[in-house]
Amino acid sequence: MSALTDLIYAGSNAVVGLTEGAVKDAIEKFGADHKVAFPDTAYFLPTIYAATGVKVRTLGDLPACVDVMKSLVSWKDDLGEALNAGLATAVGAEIIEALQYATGQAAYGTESESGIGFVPDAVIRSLGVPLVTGDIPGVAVVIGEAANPDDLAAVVKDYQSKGILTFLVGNVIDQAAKCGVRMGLEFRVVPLGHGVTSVIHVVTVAIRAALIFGNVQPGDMKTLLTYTKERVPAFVNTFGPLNEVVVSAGAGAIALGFPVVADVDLGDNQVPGALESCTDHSQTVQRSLSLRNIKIKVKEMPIPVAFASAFEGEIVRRNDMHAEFTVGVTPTCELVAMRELDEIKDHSITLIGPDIDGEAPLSLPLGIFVEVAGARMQADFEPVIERKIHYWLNYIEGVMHTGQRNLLRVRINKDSYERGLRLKHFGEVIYHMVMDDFESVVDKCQVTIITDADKVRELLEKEGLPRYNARDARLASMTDESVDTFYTCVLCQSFAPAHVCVVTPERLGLCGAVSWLDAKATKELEPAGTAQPVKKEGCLDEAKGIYESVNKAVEEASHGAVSSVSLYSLLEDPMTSCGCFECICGILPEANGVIIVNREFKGMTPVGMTFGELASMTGGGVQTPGFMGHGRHFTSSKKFIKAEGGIQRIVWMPKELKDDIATRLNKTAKELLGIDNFTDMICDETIATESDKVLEFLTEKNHPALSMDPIM
Ligand code: SF4
Ligand code: NI
Ligand code: CU1
Repeated sequence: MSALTDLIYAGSNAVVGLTEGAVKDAIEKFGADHKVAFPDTAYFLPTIYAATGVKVRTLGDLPACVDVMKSLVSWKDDLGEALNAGLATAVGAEIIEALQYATGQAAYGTESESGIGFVPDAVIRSLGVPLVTGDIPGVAVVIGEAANPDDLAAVVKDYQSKGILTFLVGNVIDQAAKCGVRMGLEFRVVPLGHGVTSVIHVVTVAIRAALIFGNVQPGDMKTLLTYTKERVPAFVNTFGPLNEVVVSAGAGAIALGFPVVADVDLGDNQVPGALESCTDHSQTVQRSLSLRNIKIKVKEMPIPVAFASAFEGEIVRRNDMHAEFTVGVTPTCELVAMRELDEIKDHSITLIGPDIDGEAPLSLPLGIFVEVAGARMQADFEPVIERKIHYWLNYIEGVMHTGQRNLLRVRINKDSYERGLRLKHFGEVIYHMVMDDFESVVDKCQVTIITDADKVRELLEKEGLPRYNARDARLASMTDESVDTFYTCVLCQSFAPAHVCVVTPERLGLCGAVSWLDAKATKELEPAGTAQPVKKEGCLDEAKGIYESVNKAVEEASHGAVSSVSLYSLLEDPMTSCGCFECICGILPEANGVIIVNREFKGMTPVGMTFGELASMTGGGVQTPGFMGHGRHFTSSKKFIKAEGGIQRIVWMPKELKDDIATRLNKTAKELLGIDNFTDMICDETIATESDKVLEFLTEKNHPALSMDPIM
């Protein structure tokens, strides 16, 4: 044991020395008042903040942190204590990296070259849903330099094909790039940086997850370490010889609960379950996954290219394109329709019209017609399945799918075409995924792919448009009053253990991914799963949306953490947030209204906080009156903060969000308030972000919020 502890202490002491020197130099050069911050975060230097509660803002705050580091590395011949020394290394790495940002030396930026460095809060929030659904089943940290780059690339590609989010640190970045690994967040292979200290950028992701989703209080080290160990499915693979700094960083990882698999023989120094050797690279992935108990659902697709969620964000550029199907150029239609069992033939895949053989670039019409039948199938599930086609086709390597219904744009790249990808493979993918994901409601599925323009038009007119219209009418008529059942969703409890969403027809889940119909389908697909029905009973307050049955369900589902929820209020027992919300709503008292900010917006808002700062005010399943996370589409709902007066309280939102929801929001405003073009009255960042200027604009527009009762 002592060889290992010796190494850890040697590494930690080296890092302490480096950090102390770097802090001293920086203060001498820039002064103690010089600002220190990572970009786009509300959590200061997250490791220090989470571990001690200290909010580092200037260089002058750092010497005290160095002292804390030193106290963590007082030598004891005990592995537990040595792990603390590993945490000191993490703190040191964080300070060294932060100094690089503070002094303008951070060499981060262009992704595949130098690494991305610090990961913004908004990215972590956006990872919430894929992590809880298992779409991203785990997080790998690959560090070092491989003796054989091909082995490394095989490991990283294997993770990629399994949907694992992989962070690269060190020369493995260049090695993977040379071997053709496609990198970037959209490919789930993220180069962090070349220096060992850049490993802190994945450590702070885990730590901020605890703060964002887990309601872990800054300074509560013990709860923090329990959270990362139990809820962040991360592990580390080292390539190449280990030096003392890597070993002490590894000890930090182990303290956070992340097992380390090294590709050198550690002999007696192995710690089962925490630090293991795996010298055979063909076993690295399996060993790592089993250490974290990560189970991968294998999807063997009968297609000639890869099929993995890691390819979801892949973009096919014009020059790489073999074939394109684009609305506006050619007719398109995508449709799932319910049939009787005897009307269709299971696993029948038909192509009507030419395939994509020929000279690039081809431009063709596209009809994707999926007919399903099953004893428990319902018409309400048609759009739920249909929306999935977008994801499934995107998972095919070399295929890009955007849009829906009769507004599709699909591209297939040359490489995948040359490897044999043809349109019947779309059918195979859809067939297998329908049977897999919807097995409890679909017994038979047949797919018809159409590239004949007349036939696509016929499909659209005869089957598509009538169904799209009927679904829209159904959605429009679906109000919270028109149904007798709501749903609780607890999917996010794997990260936010006390959080419960209540999903109603007029209020979708705050992630934006779960509508009332989705919840209903989930219940049907997995009766004991994450979505459970709540009978709408015992109305206590109609305007605020308070129901006895909902309170009871939330109390049970939150394990007693929350016992009263107002579905339509921002100020009185608002619904809790996990952390992955698309938008955050907060009060602008000067304007007697609220502002809404979406996750993508990076700028400042009139309340003097960024999205990230506003977002950090709530989360972790805690009720925070005055702050509410919600889905984009809830903004145009008649139930949006109805208790406080509804949508007429909205005084500011980023332009992109405003444009995105304008049609719906204006419709709601017309119906509720009789106001035309309500969005013209709402301020945005292109008009003003300072509250007095916002107020000026609102006054000029005679915004209704100004004449309402005081909001608080
Ligand atoms: Fe998470 Fe709520 Fe979305 Fe369910 S509806 S996935 S609990 S955010
Ligand atoms: Ni098949
Ligand atoms: Cu969530």
